[in-house]
Formats: sequence, C-alpha cells, structure tokens
Amino acid sequence: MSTKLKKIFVVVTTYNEKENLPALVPQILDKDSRLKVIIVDDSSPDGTGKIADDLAKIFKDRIIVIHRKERGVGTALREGFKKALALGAEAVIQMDADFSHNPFYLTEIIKTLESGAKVVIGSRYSSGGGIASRSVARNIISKIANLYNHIILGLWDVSDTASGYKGYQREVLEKINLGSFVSTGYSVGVENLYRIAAKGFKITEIPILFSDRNAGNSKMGLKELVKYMITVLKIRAKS
Ligand SMILES: Nc1nc2c(ncn2[C@@H]2O[C@H](COP(=O)(O)OP(=O)(O)OP(=O)(O)O)[C@@H](O)[C@H]2O)c(=O)[nH]1
Ligand SMILES: [Mg+2]
Repeated sequence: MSTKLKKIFVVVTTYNEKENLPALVPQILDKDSRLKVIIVDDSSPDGTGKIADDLAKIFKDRIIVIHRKERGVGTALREGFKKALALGAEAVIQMDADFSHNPFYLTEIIKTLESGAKVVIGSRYSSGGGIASRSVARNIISKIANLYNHIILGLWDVSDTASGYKGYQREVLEKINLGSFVSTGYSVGVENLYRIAAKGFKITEIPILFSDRNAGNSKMGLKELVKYMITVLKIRAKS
C-alpha cells in the first residue's frame, strides 16, 4: 500500500550543537518542502537554543523550538514526538544534530514510509551501510551496545538497534505509550524499538553511511554508557 504523506516532522534533539545546527536545518528543509523541524534543546550552555529561535524566525512556519530546563536525550526526544503528534504529523523522523546522520537519506526514509513501511531505521550494519571516519574505540562501543541490546532484548531481526536515525508512521508513535518510558537518556532508541516490536509492527532497515560528528563534543561518556546498560536491563525486567 502506498500513501502520499503531507505532514512530516523531523525531531532533532540538541545539546551544545551551535556549530552544527545552523548548517543542518537548511539542509533538512531543502530536502523536501513537506518537512518541518522540531528542535528540542535542553538549555545548551553554548547558546544553541537562541540559534534555534533565530532559525525559526528565518524559516517561518517550518521550525518549532522546544526549550527545556531538564537534561536528557530520552525525555527530549519523547517530548519532540508528542509535539509532532499534537501538530498533526502523519510521519515523524528523528535524527541527530551533529551530521552523523546525513540529510541525504531523508528522501529514502520518506519514500520507504510512503511505500507502506511502519518504521524505518537508517542502519549502519545492514548490507550497503557503514561507518565513515569514526574512532576504533567509538565503533567498538557502538557494536557492543548493539550486541548487548540483542542479548538482553532480542530484536535479532534488527541489525542496528542503536541507530538514532529513524522514521515512524504516526500510528506507531501513538501505540507505544510515549508517557511511560523507562529511559531518560540514550537507551530511548532501543526502548522504542522494543515497544514497537512488541506491538507487532514490522521494522524496515535502509543502509546509511554514518559519519563522526562534524563539530562539537560528544555527550556519550562512560557514565552514559553504564546508565544505558542498566536501563536496558530495566526495560527487559519491566516487560
Ligand atoms: N535535548 C538534548 N539533546 C541531547 C542531549 N544529549 C545529547 N543530545 C543530542 O542528541 C543527539 C545525539 O547525541 P550525541 O552526543 O551526538 O551522541 P552520540 O551520537 O552517541 O555521540 P557522538 O556523536 O560521538 O557525540 C545530538 O544531536 C545531541 O546534541 C540532552 O541531554 N538533551
Ligand atoms: Mg552524535
């Protein structure tokens, strides 16, 4: 079944992305005139929130900015999803602000959703995908997280369980109860996949070439990794 989507929202969570966001947003908007961007910023000390407001003035009616006092990519993402649903999104795409997720792939994510896919993952580990220019240590962490997700949560049909580049049909986000997640941090990505799989939705992967962040610093440190692993156990225990 194929449908033409009219209202598509891209949710971008930001924390200290002042170099990346002003370059990224025009590239997203250029990709498809139906796209609107929801930026969820957690009071970034580097002023990313103000930059987001300035972009919203330039690209009128195509950018929504959510400013939060709390910190956490998991709660930020879910707030972005809820906003998109409230604004009538037919489909929602999530991507990082740091150019690890090339806007080039938006076209194919949209096309795949329009051809009937319920959930689309931009996948590093499916055939044709890959990782360009990332440190060996960071690649190993990413692979371990993926294997850990598989061992604890199953999801063996999904080759990249830790990707943060994904598209969803509205009905999928409506059915996974965004209000009751265990995750407040990075594990939000695998928690939503786990919930989506439990609801019986098929998950489709398309290959992407993932790049290291363009500018700025990583927020994914050892503390976040330990929190990630503990939360994945909690997700399993809760089900
Ligand atoms: N709103 C919000 N966004 C966040 C937070 N932490 C990270 N982000 C954003 O979420 C996206 C993913 O975070 P990254 O720090 O790039 O995490 P990563 O991709 O695992 O690690 P690196 O690319 O190596 O830095 C980026 O757009 C970040 O700016 C947070 O606490 N709140
Ligand atoms: Mg990143």
